[in-house]
Amino acid sequence: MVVSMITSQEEAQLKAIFAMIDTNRDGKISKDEVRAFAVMMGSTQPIKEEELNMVWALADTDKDGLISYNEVVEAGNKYGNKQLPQSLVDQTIVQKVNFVF
Ligand SMILES: [Ca+2]
Ligand SMILES: [Ca+2]
Repeated sequence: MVVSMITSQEEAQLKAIFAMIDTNRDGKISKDEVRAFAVMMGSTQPIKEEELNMVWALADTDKDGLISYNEVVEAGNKYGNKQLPQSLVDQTIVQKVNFVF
């Protein structure tokens, strides 16, 4: 499956980032969790609703309003970024996450 396109190391990183964002541990990322994560990472600019909607339109393939881990991986493969896709969360957050690792 698409999951095999990323290496185990990248998968471990992605899972770690996913777990950081998924604060209620239901295995899916909500828009509120992304917003809270941005604040946690010190983002000074709030994420715009339109940006979140755009990301959700790209990644939320089953349209349940939440992004699952598999949807993150699929979006990453689809848009050619093997790491956390930049389109999935605000770019500044991704940069900070990359800095953390
Ligand atoms: Ca969650
Ligand atoms: Ca979904």
